[in-house]
Amino acid sequence: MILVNRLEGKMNAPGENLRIDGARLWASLMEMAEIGPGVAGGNNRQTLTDADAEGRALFARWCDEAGLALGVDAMGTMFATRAGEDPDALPVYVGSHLDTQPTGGRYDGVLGVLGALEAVRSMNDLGIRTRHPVVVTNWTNEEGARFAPAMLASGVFAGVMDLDYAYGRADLDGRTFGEELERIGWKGDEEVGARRMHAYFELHIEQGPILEAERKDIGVVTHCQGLWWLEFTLTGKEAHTGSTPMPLRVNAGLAMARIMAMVQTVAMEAQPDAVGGVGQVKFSPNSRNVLPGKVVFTVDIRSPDQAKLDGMRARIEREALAICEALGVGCAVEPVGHFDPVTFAPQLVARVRAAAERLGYGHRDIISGAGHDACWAAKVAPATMVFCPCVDGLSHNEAEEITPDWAEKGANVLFHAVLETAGVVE
Ligand code: HGY
Ligand code: MN
Ligand code: MN
Repeated sequence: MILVNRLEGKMNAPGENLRIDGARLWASLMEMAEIGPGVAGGNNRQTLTDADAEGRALFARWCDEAGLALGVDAMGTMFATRAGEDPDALPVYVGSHLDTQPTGGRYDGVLGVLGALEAVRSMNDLGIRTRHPVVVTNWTNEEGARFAPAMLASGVFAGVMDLDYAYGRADLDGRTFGEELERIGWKGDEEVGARRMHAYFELHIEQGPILEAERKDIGVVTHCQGLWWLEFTLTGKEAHTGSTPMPLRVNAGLAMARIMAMVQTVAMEAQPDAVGGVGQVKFSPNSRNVLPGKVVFTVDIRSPDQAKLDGMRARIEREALAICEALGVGCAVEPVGHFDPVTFAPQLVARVRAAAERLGYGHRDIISGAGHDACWAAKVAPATMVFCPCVDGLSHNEAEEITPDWAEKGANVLFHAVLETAGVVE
């Protein structure tokens, strides 16, 4: 028997007693973690690899077992639908991503996809029917590790990037997104972005230290900081590292090092609420005793403050040019990723907060430091997120860890907020 609060015949928030099955969720997380294992207990299930294909197949099997109808769009995003009672009601989408970083954790993204699946499994168990359909979603290439930019499929879905651009994105080995999507057999026939959303929810680990440090179980995500990924291509002169006199060098590697140090200075001078760094550098020819003729690297800067974010970008581009000129190094820069700071839908944020209250979980409002598919979903529908803590705030590291209790509580809040938005019917 489902006990839900009913007020004047209108269903309001779900009852306190509604819970997901935490043990089943944890078992699914652990089973998915077996696919695309890393070398230190985490995952290397990069997008459009054979491991990604294997994870997709497992997810698809679970969706089928839960009675969901699977659709796949031309970016490979998977949409698993639980029917609603009202055929005209737009669906509530709930999801995240199954792709990981090369040295990723077991929970970044995966908790959101499997937490959404668990909410639907629990609706099935409890015999809950909703007015709006509910669609469990696995977005392709959220990480942007193999194919920049991050959140690529959700960006095409939101109309921010076009399909040809996305298909042409290449990895470090020159393989394109379009080729790899075709190769793994997950290029769907649905038009990207044709689907209309009533609302979008995403459960995710915080990927930062705040919730654990403050002993809070739930992050009520009100905003997400904006981002620029600036890809620099520096052109030096290949030369012998031993016989080339220092004054004759055109050292692109030195220019890169000075730019990285400058990015650190810019971010520190922009404190608080600003970050900047470099995660990927490619030297060519990348030989120990050859000065690099070409250095390609991506500067990642972020801030919740639009003016600060754009100011950091302008200063970094200006000062990088000056550094390169002083060294006689060629300098080209191309933005390969960007989104402005995001404000999530206040009425959905309020539902997440109310659900945490109703369930008796400690919670606090929080701004997301990492980018998520919800940032692009927010462009086309009311969207918001639910955070759970992670150990030491660590993520994008194989040692990423959460507790089953945090996973269960996050999924319970997601479950309640989704039910309230989808509308529970007798
Ligand atoms: O880069 C990010 O914030 C996300 O992990 N893709
Ligand atoms: Mn993620
Ligand atoms: Mn990530």
